[in-house]
Amino acid sequence: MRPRAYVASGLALASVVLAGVALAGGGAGGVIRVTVGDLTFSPASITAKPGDTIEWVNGDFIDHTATDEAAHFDIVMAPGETQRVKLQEPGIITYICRYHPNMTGRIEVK
Ligand SMILES: [Cu+2]
Repeated sequence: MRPRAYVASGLALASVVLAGVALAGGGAGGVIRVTVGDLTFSPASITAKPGDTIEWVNGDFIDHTATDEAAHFDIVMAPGETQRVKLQEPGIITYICRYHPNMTGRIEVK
């Protein structure tokens, strides 16, 4: 996969690290919510379509990240914060929390 495969729109932009990710508003596609807490992403495995948006909601009392291992995105979520990434292309994304590498997630875009 190539950079610019994803479009992120964070509700708290100051914490978004833009590594090959462009900001954007809404658009077509659904929103798939992933809850972050108890050192897990839930659901940990998702199937999505290009154009869908993944919305991570940090319900925990500590910071977490959603970091694509291929460095397409690296978003930081403070407690209570919500961050979004819009999926642009088919592919498989595996991501972790940089602070807690045992936290892993997978998104299949097809
Ligand atoms: Cu974490």
